[in-house]
Amino acid sequence: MDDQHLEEIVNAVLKELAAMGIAPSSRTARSAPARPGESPPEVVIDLGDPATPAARGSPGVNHPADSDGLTALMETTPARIGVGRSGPRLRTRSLLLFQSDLAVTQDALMRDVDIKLLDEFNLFRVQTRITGGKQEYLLRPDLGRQLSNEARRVVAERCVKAPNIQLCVGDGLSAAAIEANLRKIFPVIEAGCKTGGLSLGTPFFIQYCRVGVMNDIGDLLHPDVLILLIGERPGLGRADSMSAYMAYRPKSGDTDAERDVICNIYDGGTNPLEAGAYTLQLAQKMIRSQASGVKLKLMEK
Ligand code: B12
Repeated sequence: MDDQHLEEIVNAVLKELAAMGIAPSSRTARSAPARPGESPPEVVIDLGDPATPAARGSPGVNHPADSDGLTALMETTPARIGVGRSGPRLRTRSLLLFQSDLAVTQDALMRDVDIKLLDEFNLFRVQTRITGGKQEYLLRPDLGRQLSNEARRVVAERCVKAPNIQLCVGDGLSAAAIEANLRKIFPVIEAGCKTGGLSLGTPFFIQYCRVGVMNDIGDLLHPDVLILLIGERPGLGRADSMSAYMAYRPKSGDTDAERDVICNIYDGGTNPLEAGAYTLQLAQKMIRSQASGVKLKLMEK
């Protein structure tokens, strides 16, 4: 396609937009194509930030039959409804919002938890059997369920044995989740142990962590209850949700049937302060009943 043809198409689109009352600003108007030797014309997409709360909530449907109804419906859910379309395609705004939300998710998944945060709580760091970084972590969940030999040695050396409560923190699938919630939940669990007369083991952090690593920790430290705070799989644009997986006297061979989970811990879901209190309450129940998971549920019946 030659430049002249391209220019004709652009002008036709601009004319159509003007007829629809959507006047492109002078910043978006396309200047003549660059001649050889000239620098190319600046192309500016004059579109507001689609990720602001106001932009997220504003309907993208042109001329909706029930504008108030559509806005009210959109307020009931973070799902991407009422986004409109441009012909058969997504509007640029929707596409950019999707890409920016996906970036939040990938960022939370691929980066490491801030070391300063771990230092604040004196959490020493060990690793699972993953040696090839996040890519291997994603491809080999089996290796994320086992502590490395070095980790076993360090944990056995540094941690108090057979406490009532052993608290561990794992990156899991979201560094952002740990960063968003640890400062709130950690002190509540610590204080709850004190007031409940429960001994708290030596807490530590596990990099490249999967839930199943709880068995290895159980074999090494023999706690009554193990609490593993771990980053949940992030949703699109929602990366700060953490879970507390718990088990009574975990050991090799245990499955998720022996575990419980308190999920969706974040401001806006299960509040991290309340989650801390509830975690301790459940731990006490596990100790009283000497059970967790399905066995504990069946005892409640
Ligand atoms: C991924 C996922 C699954 C996957 C796990 C696949 C895998 N091997 O990774 C599948 C589809 C198999 C699954 C199944 C179930 N899940 Co599920 N799952 C999730 C999800 C979306 C993310 C979990 C996560 O990020 N884990 C962290 C990563 C790092 O852990 P991981 O080591 O990679 O994977 C382990 C955990 O995901 C664990 N797990 C997953 N679900 C559950 C549920 C329970 C009760 C337990 C103890 C463990 C557990 O299983 C994996 C292997 O050990 C959460 C949603 C959320 N908001 O957390 C729901 C969630 C945890 N699951 C839930 C439920 C109810 C179940 C089932 C009991 C459903 C059913 N009736 O069959 C089963 C139980 C499965 C089991 N493992 O025994 C609920 C738990 C509610 C609660 N508070 O008890 C959640 C919160 C979803 C929800 N909002 O209802 N799940």
